[in-house]
Amino acid sequence: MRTQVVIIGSGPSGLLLGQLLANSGIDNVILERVDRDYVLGRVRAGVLEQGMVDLLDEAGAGARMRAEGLPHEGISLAFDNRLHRIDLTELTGGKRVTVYGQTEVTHDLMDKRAADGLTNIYDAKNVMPHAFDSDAPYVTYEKDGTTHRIDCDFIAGCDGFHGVSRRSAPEGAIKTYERAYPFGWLGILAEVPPADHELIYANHPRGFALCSMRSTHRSRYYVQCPLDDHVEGWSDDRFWDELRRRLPPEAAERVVTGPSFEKSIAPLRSFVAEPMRFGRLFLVGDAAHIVPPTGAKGLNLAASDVRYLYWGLREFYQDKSRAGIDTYSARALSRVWKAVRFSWWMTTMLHRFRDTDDFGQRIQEAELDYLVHSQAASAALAENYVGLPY
Ligand code: RFL
Ligand code: PHB
Repeated sequence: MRTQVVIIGSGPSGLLLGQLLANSGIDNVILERVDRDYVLGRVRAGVLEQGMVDLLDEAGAGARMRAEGLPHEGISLAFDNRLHRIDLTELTGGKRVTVYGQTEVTHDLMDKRAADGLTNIYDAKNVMPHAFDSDAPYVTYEKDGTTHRIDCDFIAGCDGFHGVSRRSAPEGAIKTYERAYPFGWLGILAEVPPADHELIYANHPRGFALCSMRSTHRSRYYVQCPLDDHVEGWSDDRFWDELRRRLPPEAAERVVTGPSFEKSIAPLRSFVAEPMRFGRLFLVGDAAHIVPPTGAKGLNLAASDVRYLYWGLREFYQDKSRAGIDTYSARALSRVWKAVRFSWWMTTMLHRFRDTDDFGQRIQEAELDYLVHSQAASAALAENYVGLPY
C-alpha cells in the first residue's frame, strides 16, 4: 500500500491531523494499536482552548461541540476557606474556554473520518517506522497474523507518551527533559450536576482538589493522592468526604454526590523531547511532551502541534516549499515550553508537597493571595489558561 502520510496513533492528535490533511486533499492512513472502543473508553481532558475549537471546526467536526460544549468565562481558585474568581474573559479582552470532553472530541473526529471513508486501521500490532532519514520512508505493522507495509512521504508519530515513534529516534539525536511529581490525581466521573457552573481549583492543607464537569448533569472531580494509592482503597463515600473537606464551605455544600462510573489514578509528569522532527518522522502531541493536567494544556498542545505540522505539510504539497516542515520543531517547541512552564507553575502553587516546610507553605499562600489581588498577576494566569497564540 502507498499513501502520502502515515499517522501512527488514533488519539486526538492523529485524528485531527488526518482530517485536516484529508480536507486539503493529502492522502493519509491512521494505524492504531488498540480498537476504537478502547480509545473511546479513556477519560481524559475536558477544557478546550479557542485554538482547538477553531481547528475542530476547520476539520469539519465541530458541530456537536458547538451545540453541547459549555463556554466558560472564568475559573475559581479556592484557598483560605473561600473562592476567588478569575474572570478569564474580562482579563483577556473577550477570550474564553470551552468545556467539552476529549472522549467526545475523539468520537466526533472518528465519526467524521468514517463518514468521509478515510482509512483507519485498528488493532495494528508492532507498528514500526522505517527509513525516515531517507526520501522513501515506510511503516510496517502486523494484523491478523500478517505483516503489512505502507510506503509514504512522511510519518506522523501521534502515538502518545508510550508509543513507538519517539523510541525510534536515533539515540544521540534526541534530548529529553523530565520532572516527575510526588503525587497523583484520583479522578471520578458521576452523573450529578456540578458544584459550580465554573471550574474550581482548590489548594488545601489536605491536598489539591479540582471540580470540573462534562455537562450540566455530569461532573468530573479530582483529588491529589499518594502515588502508591489504589482505586480499590477509595470507595465513593471516601472520595466524596475527602473532596468536601478540601473545598471551602460555600462550594462543599453544593457538591451533589452519587455513584461514580469511572475512577482512576493518574501520575503527574512534565516531559519534553527535543527535537520533534527526525528526517521525515514528526512527533506530535503526547508523543513529544507531557504536562501535568493542572493547567489543562495537554490536549491543547497536541492541537497546536497539529496545526503547525498541517500547515507545513500543506505548504510542502501545495506550494512545493519545505519552509513549514523545516521550522515545525522549533515553532512547536516554543509554544510547548511556555505551556510546560505554566503547568509546572500551577501544579507547584496548588499542591501539597511532602517536603514543604513552613517557609514554603507561607510562600505558596503569599503567591495565591498576590495572584487573586493583583490585576497583572491574574491577567498573566488568564492569558495562559485561555491559551497563548499559535
Ligand atoms: P493519546 O491520546 O495518548 O493518543 C495516542 C494514541 O496512539 C495509540 N498508540 C499506538 N498506535 C499504534 N502503534 C503504537 N505503538 C501505539 N502506541 C500508542 C494509543 O493507543 C492512542 O490511541 O495522545 P494524543 O493524541 O497526542 O493526545 C494527547 C491527549 O490525550 C493528552 O494530552 C490529554 O489527555 C492531557 N490531559 C488534558 N489535556 C488538556 O488539554 N486539558 C485537560 O483538561 C486535560 N486533562 C489530561 C487531563 C490527561 C489526563 N491523563 C489521564 C493523562 C486529565 C487527565 C487525568
Ligand atoms: C477535566 O475536566 O478533566 C480537567 C479540567 C481541568 C484540568 C484538568 C482536567 O485542569
